[in-house]
Amino acid sequence: MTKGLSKEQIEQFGAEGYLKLDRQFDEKEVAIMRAESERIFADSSLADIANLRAYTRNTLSGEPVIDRFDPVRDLSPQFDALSRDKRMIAAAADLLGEDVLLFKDKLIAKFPGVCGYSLHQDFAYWQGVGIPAEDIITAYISIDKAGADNGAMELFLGYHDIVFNRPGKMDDIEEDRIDTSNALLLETEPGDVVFFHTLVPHRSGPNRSDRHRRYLYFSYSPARHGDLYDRYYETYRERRLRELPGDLRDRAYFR
Ligand SMILES: O=C(O)CCC(=O)C(=O)O
Repeated sequence: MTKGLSKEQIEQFGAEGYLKLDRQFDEKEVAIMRAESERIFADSSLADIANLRAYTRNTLSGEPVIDRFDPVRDLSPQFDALSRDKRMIAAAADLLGEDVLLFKDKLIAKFPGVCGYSLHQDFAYWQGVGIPAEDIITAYISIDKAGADNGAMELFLGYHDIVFNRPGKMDDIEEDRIDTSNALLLETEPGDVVFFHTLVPHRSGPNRSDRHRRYLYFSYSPARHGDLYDRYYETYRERRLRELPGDLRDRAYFR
């Protein structure tokens, strides 16, 4: 059983919009996450650009590679169990101050040579579900050691009371709108967990190392809003389908 977060940890999250919890999962548990990730990425019926849950990202030399599954929990009983693991659920509930349900999940591999993510707030992508930004919290489990060389997450603190996107638009944040000289690079060890508020601006660099940089993400929302998971993924799949080029759209599937 989790001991629950301390008052100081909850206050730190309130003030800064993030909280890092070291070594929540041990080496044996992380090895299972690695094996599950490898199994999913090696399955050609899943890792297909026509599969609406498989995302491509360019390598530094401009080659698209499948680098993300969104959602992923239903592909793996182990990931499904992690989404409901007390260490995740109880901490998310402590930080939101109420019972939570899973809102979203994804696995980002960032293989060696793959590019990162530009500056954004997650709320821009989730505003359509119609709940306030402060009601969604995201956590990621660091499956690999992450640092500057392999594209660790960078957070920008002090902005989690500001919505940067235009209403209804999935805008990234123009870099001159915040002080980008003040990035918090989140160096993590395998098994560490980072929680962050949905309005914390973040980005990540490319993986210039020869090591993987896998993060397993779970987002949670208050149980009082009901189960938003299916509602979110229904609109998400519609959007993914619209975004696909015509030839791919004709053979798109969700598996
Ligand atoms: O995993 C990463 O490098 C960043 C991903 C990210 O920012 C996101 O999915 O919102």
